[in-house]
Amino acid sequence: MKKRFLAVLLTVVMAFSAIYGAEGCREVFAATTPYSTHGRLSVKGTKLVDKNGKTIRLQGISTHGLAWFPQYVNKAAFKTLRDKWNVNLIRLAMYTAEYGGYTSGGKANMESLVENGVKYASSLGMYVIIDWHILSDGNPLTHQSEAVDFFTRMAKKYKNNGHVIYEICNEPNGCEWKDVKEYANKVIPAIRKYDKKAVILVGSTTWSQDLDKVADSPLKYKKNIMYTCHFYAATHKQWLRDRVSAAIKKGIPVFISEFSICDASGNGAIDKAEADAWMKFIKKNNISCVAWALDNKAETCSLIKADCAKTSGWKNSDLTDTGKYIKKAYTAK
Ligand code: IDC
Repeated sequence: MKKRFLAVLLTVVMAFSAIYGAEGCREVFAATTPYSTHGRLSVKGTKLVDKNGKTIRLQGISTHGLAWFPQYVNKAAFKTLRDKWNVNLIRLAMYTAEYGGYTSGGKANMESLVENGVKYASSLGMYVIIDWHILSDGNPLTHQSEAVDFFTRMAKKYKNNGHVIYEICNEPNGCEWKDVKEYANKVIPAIRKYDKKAVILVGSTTWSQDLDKVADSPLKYKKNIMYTCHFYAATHKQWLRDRVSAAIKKGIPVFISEFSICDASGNGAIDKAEADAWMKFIKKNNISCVAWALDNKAETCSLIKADCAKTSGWKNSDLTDTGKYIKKAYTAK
């Protein structure tokens, strides 16, 4: 009897793997993806919480600019990060003004890479940030109408997809907090028209460091809104951690949607002591964070070595010092 039961069980399992493939089979039965455990996220007080109201800290990796490194938007890459790096979040950095970006001729290509990225991350039960990556176009108002149109369509498309998080302006610079507010006051309702629940991340002036200005004058929108802080450990130190702490004390929910451990140019030496201080701070305060960036460009912040052409399945020897540091920090108990 027991033998017969085992035989039937084996047949069922084999049938599933034949239909879905070994990987698909795992996903069909997946009891343990980040999303199956935590479900739709929301903001409670200053914390990000899961479907059970329990505080959750996301550990993410950002793509480099989608136009420069599209090859890393693939399911096997995301799966490697999920299974070997303990990553539960992918950030899709969709530059606007730079090379091949959304507002510089790359609209269709950008949208299709975002669509694929969201599809791969969702199918692996990972969270995914759609990042409107303003940078040289420092004032978000510059491309406000394009952003409103883009996010309206994204929200319509993904309103039932609880994996998706919207980041509406990567790093405002050369403008005032009132400009960012004016922009957010247009883009947030455009998203909320369709998607009532998704978490929305809002940047601040000086490359998303001015949490003090945010704390003095937050947006009127409160539901599932978080404010981003970006740090590069060799440039942004205790003073920025203090600013984050002060903002949290004033009730501001903070999300570190981009960081690295070198200087703000993305290059220069790693500051290990400051990086350690940040990781300790992040863990202690349960702040979600996203490391920049998944690519093999010859610069310090790249996670993959310049001579490694693999786009998934990296061994430790394929990783830069930054890559090794991030992987270790994310997998540390
Ligand atoms: C950098 C990339 C670099 C690219 C440059 C484009 O690492 O390869 O040539 O952008 O201008 C940020 C930005 C992020 C930057 C990164 C490092 O959000 O786009 O990426 N950085 O300079 N803020 C602080 C640092």
